[in-house]
Amino acid sequence: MVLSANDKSNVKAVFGKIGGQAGDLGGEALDRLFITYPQTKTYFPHFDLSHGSAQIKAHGKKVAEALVEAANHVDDIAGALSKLSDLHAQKLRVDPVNFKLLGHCFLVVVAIHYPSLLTPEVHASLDKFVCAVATVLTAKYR
Ligand code: HNI
Repeated sequence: MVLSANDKSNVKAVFGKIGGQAGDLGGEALDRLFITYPQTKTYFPHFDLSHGSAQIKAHGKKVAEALVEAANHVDDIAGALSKLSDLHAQKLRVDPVNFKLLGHCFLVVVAIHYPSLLTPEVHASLDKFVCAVATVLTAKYR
């Protein structure tokens, strides 16, 4: 997934606006993922997955922090998320389709909280970005 210079600046602008709210958005995105696509819950048998649980919030924050890291290093997402890429490939082995679902939920949450931010162009850039992150996190699967 190749992001143009314009995509990259759109991604940075979005994360700049989201700022400190990113963690909460991550939690909401995860909550939506589990409710909308309940099959994704199978990867978290050890979590309390009730709506808005502390574990969902804490994990959503971690996921969001990784997205912020990727946005901060948008020219080298593979380098920025290298350890996470190892973890998802070697230990977690999450079916790649689920990354699309989570990416979608994240976009929905951004749209809800920042409706004016998500012009069609920015939507497209953000979509490319979450796809690029998913590609990195599933790149080492063998
Ligand atoms: Ni993912 C752990 C980031 C998609 C299942 N994941 C993490 C951690 C981060 C993270 C950060 C914490 C690592 C650590 O503790 O060192 N995950 C991301 C990102 C995406 C993503 C940025 C995509 C945008 N993960 C997914 C998807 C699933 C998933 C789609 C499954 C549906 N992740 C997990 C599981 C863990 C995990 C399971 C371990 C949780 C735990 O704490 O036991």
